[in-house]
Amino acid sequence: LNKKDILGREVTLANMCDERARMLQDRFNVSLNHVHSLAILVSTFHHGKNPSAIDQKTFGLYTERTAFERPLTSGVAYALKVPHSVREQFEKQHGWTIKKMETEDQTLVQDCIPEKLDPAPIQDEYAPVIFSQETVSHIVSIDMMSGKEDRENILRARASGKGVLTSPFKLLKSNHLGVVLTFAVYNADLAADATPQQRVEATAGYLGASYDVPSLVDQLLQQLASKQTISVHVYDTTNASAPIKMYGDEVTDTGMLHTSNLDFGDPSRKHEMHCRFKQKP
Ligand code: WA2
Repeated sequence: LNKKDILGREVTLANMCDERARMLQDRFNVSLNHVHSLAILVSTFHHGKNPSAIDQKTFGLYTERTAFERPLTSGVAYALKVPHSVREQFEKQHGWTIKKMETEDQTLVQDCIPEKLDPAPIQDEYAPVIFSQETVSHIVSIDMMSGKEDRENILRARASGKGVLTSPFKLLKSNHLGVVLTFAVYNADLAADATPQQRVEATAGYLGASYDVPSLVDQLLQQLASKQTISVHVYDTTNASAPIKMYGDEVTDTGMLHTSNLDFGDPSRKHEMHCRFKQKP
């Protein structure tokens, strides 16, 4: 292969990779905006009205009907901020106990068999899911603060007022790695320059969306019908020395590699798309 052909291949690979990265990023951004507006919907019609205009039936119907607005998501849910002082009253009112995400036998949790889940041990506060899209109904009643990734997201979301992303982890009832996007819901109109402390105090709950990355990226690439030509990998590169693969098969080195940047809107996480030709020339 001469220099000109090599250069041509490099340009082709770069263009294909950038196009795919941009498509993934744009779709993610579309769904992020819609999840944000769902958080405002819950704030307005659940916390802002007495009696509330939202119950599980309404939330389930609305989120199912608007699922097309949230590309790449596998489901959305709403968890309430429950201080320990009102736990008993909360559990009585809902007719179930707040469940813990982690147990001795992790397989029970993964399969999400509600009657096998332990009640959440005593904590200062909890984040039980009260509303869910049908696709993630298995997380209703689970304390989202009892899972490491979900907890970190909740703490960061409510202190910042921004949409925040977890690192990739194995979602409940799924065999795939995924990420969760969280927006805090506040029960007061906060000034844009509110302090983290004021934000935490005004927090009413957490609106979250889960992304089953492998199946959703697969869908996207299928539409581009180029799976024969290039192999695509997506990494969380937040920790540059230990990237986490979120999408793609075993990496086979075919010489040429192009890396496209991915911006999923949370500045504290970094992502990259890596593309290779499947065949050597
Ligand atoms: N949603 C779906 N599957 C999960 C999951 C999750 N979290 N965590 C583990 N598997 C209600 O940020 C609040 C959603 C958490 C939101």
